[in-house]
Amino acid sequence: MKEFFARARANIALSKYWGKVDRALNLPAVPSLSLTLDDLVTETTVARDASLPRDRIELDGVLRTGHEAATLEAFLALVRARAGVAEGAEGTFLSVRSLNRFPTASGLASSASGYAALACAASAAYGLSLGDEALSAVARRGSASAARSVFGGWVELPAGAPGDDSTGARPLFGPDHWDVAMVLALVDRGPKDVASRDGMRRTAETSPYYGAWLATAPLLHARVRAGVIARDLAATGEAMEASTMAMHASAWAARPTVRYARGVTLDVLDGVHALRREGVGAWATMDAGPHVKVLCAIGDAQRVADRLRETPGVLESRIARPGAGIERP
Ligand code: 2P0
Repeated sequence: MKEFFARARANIALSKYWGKVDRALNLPAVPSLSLTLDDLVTETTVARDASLPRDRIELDGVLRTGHEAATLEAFLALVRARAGVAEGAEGTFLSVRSLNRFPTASGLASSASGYAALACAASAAYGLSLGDEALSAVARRGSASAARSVFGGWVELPAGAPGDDSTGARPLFGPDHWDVAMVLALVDRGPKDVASRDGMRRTAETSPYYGAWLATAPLLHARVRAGVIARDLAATGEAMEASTMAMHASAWAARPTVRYARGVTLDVLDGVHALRREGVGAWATMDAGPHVKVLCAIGDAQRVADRLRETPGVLESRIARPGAGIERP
């Protein structure tokens, strides 16, 4: 059996994606801009296996079943359809082994790097030869943030137009454009979070502030974009924090509330604000979980990491740097 391998890295959005304009095609309602990180890597190996009656999917050494397997199988069926592989033909199904080489306690979302690597390895196994932008559009169907992990460095995913399945991310600048640090403060997870897909759906359906988010997000995206182009850390950081807070405020106002921050999350934000008062250029962002990621200059990263680690409830802090895009078979 021929094996196909792909390696992808996680990304953190500076301007946030939250909400869909087309749920069936998984198209984002707002544009986002992200930084791919060097530190958080998913490695995926797949092979077409004629002996399998269905896909066999092993993530981090555990065979996946039930709802989780069904979601991944639906994604693989999409890749097969794109490649013109008939369901039931010999060698239809894939054996998938995927490993997250993330820090032990991280609990950081791995769907971005996971779906990017799976889209890449699976499309190669089915003989689909896709350029990066087409691969990004396929990865988007798995997870919109995965579209961005196809590229290294600074990456933009535009808002989608309903019915347009071709939307993918595009590279704005490679990792060498601007050597900043993203310091990850990993906190205790507590009870399981609301999946981001469910959280954004509930926000769209029930939050009185979702309309305000849709109106604001493109403006904050433009500010983040201008800051990144100019390599202006304060402008980028301020716009990133504003995008983060607007996204989370719209989610908090959902009914029932969609709240990812925990007490320790807010304590870390206080620590970041205190650093700024001390003259350190550090700005925070948060995603669909309780962790905090802090954008700062490389020269300040160790001080920021040490400060974050002092906050009770922070399990570890790590310094990540701009990383490369997908590595193909
Ligand atoms: C982002 N997040 O831009 C935003 C900010 C979380 C908060 O993309 O439904 O896993 O699979 O497209 O990509 C997480 O959402 O959601 C995410 P789906 P995804 O990074």
